[in-house]
Amino acid sequence: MTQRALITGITGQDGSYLAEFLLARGYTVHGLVRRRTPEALSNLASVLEDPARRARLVLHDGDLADPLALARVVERADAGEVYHLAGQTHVGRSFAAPEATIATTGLGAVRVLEAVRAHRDRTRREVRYYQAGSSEMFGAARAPQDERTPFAPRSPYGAAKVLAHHATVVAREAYGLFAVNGILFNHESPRRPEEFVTRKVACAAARIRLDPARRLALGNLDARRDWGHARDYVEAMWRMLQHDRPLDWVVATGVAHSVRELLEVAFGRVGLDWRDHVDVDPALLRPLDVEDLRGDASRARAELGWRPRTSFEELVLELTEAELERAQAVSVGAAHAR
Ligand code: NDP
Ligand code: GDR
Repeated sequence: MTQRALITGITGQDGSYLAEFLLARGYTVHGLVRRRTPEALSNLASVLEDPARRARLVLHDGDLADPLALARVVERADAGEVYHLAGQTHVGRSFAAPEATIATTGLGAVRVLEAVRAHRDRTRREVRYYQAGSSEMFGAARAPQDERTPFAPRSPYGAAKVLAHHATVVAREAYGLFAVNGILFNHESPRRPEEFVTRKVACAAARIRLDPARRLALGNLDARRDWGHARDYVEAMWRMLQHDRPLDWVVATGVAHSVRELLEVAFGRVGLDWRDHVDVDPALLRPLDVEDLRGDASRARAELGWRPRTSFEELVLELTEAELERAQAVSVGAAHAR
């Protein structure tokens, strides 16, 4: 029988890579979407343009704010695996919109969990649930962090994820749901929105290469993150749902770098010294920041057989090269238009 999966947040970075990963394994993939504009669906472009894969992709309209719509989508998808990835994902923005972040990122997960449990009880078929947890839940906890590290969130986003994490554990223990928490450290790709620091730096390096008068404004340059590649991390999500027990899993590279080191590699790739082009803008500093995240993914390595395939340098070079291509294409397009 064909396996069916439902992905909330399918239009996002992880959702689109996960959809491609599952389609390549023969799954029929259902996705929750809230907009169907070409821009909103751009991460899914390669799937939508490929008739063979398009035939196994089913999009459902809905929003995390609407529990009835979520229940309907879970019912219609009738999937054996539900990957809950949707939410407000920007940590900095969560300070300006704490209630909305708790509502979508925290309560949204509770709603999806409840819909999944009701569907499982009605159909008497097992549904495996994945909760997209985050290293941001560790906040102030000392590095390296693993599954036993206590949570100490330092943002409304981190607090919302802690709520979703505990709701997932409760669903597992109270109702016997196969519900797992992935605790993923930062993972990036050319599909990252530009408001996240890796893509922001890669875009700026490429644009400044073509126009050295441009400047890049950043916030905290000392923050250290454990950055991996999104393509590698979605495979870990899938492996968690194939495991024989529902557990919680840290997924990370185990190596942390500062924003300064990110600047070194990206600007180095385009032959520039970042110090000549970067300003620190106090408006971009968060009211509270997480200084040092570095994960210990020993459990995932040993029990899931998962390991990251992309180093920090490879990741930053891939991002920067993708932006150089885009920036060059834009500049050639503008020259033709003149
Ligand atoms: P993105 O920001 O790229 O994608 C978020 C997705 O959620 C988009 O598809 C977005 O839809 C959707 N969404 C947002 N609000 C709603 C809503 N109200 N109703 C329905 N859908 C909504 O995130 P990532 O792919 O980077 O992350 C996936 C998940 O993993 C998130 O939960 C994130 O918090 C978590 N995570 C991510 C990490 C990372 O480093 N990337 C690390 C740890 C956890 P639209 O396209 O319409 O905006
Ligand atoms: P993060 O990623 O907050 O870790 O959340 P982000 O790229 O936003 O910030 C990383 C670090 O860089 C510092 N920083 C800046 N960040 C942004 N966005 N813009 C800037 O101009 C800037 N200057 C410095 C930040 O202060 C921070 O310390 C990501 C998201 O994907 C979450 O959804 C996910 O849960 C976590 O990673 C793990």
